[in-house]
Amino acid sequence: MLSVEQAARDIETMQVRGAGRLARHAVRALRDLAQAHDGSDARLRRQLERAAARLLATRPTAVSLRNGIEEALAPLGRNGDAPLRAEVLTAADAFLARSIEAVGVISDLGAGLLGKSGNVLTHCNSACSTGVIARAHQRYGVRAFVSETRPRHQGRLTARQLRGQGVPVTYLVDSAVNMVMGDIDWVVVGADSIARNGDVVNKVGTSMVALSAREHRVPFYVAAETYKVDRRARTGKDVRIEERDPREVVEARDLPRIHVMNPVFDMTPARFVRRIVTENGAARPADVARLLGPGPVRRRRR
Ligand code: RUB
Repeated sequence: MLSVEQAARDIETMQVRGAGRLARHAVRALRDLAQAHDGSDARLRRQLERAAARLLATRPTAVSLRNGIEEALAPLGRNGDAPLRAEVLTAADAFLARSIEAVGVISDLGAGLLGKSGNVLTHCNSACSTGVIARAHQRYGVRAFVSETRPRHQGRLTARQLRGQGVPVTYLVDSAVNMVMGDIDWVVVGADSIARNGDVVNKVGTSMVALSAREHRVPFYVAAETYKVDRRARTGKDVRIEERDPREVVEARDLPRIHVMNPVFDMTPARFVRRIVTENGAARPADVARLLGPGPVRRRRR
């Protein structure tokens, strides 16, 4: 059983990271809490609300966390007659299943739409974009260029995962991206949050990759599940960017009396993005909200 506190710590310390994985981890903890409950609905409601607040406080940028939790806890706002516990278990299982399935659908769809042979570049470690690249490799054969992704080196995970799936990989430091961009055929990255206007918030450095791609006229794609869309964010500026411990960048003793910044995401304007590929199809960034179903219905439960 995964406790809420354990899940929150796993996410805070980035033992579990990546927008999709961390959403599923939080939802699994809520599911396990409901599963173990044998008291009243009112007591379960209070426990779930407290748990949701704890989980939401772990990482502020990835809207997948909020959307996953809201989907799993949607029964709290409904007037259903079924016991709350059963409804939460059903909602949580549905989110877990659909979010895993979405990665496979995006990988297939993305490989069909974006994939062609040649060189593809990605930044950070995203299940959706590595899925697209691996599938494109199976179909057409590609070489992947993977940027290091300072300061946490998520690029190493991506390089190993792609290599493990047979993709030839070239690994490079973030600052070499512009140098190789002239040889790249397409770029694909994931997303932590997508605003309604199609601005994309992803790992810091993504916007520089997008700028470089634009300068070289290389198509820049985003692969992300629909639950990465933040309905409350009109533009990317409405998304809060997480700042982490500066010691992830450099130890204070190595740079005494120097202010060190560590913003871990940045915003790529919609106009830099060719298409966003979701499990419901691909869209121009400005049309991404059209791929969403109706929003969660918020009615109070009796
Ligand atoms: C991870 C990151 C990923 C997105 C999408 O950042 O920016 O590109 O989360 O990943 P961090 P996925 O390592 O700080 O969590 O497609 O797997 O959801």
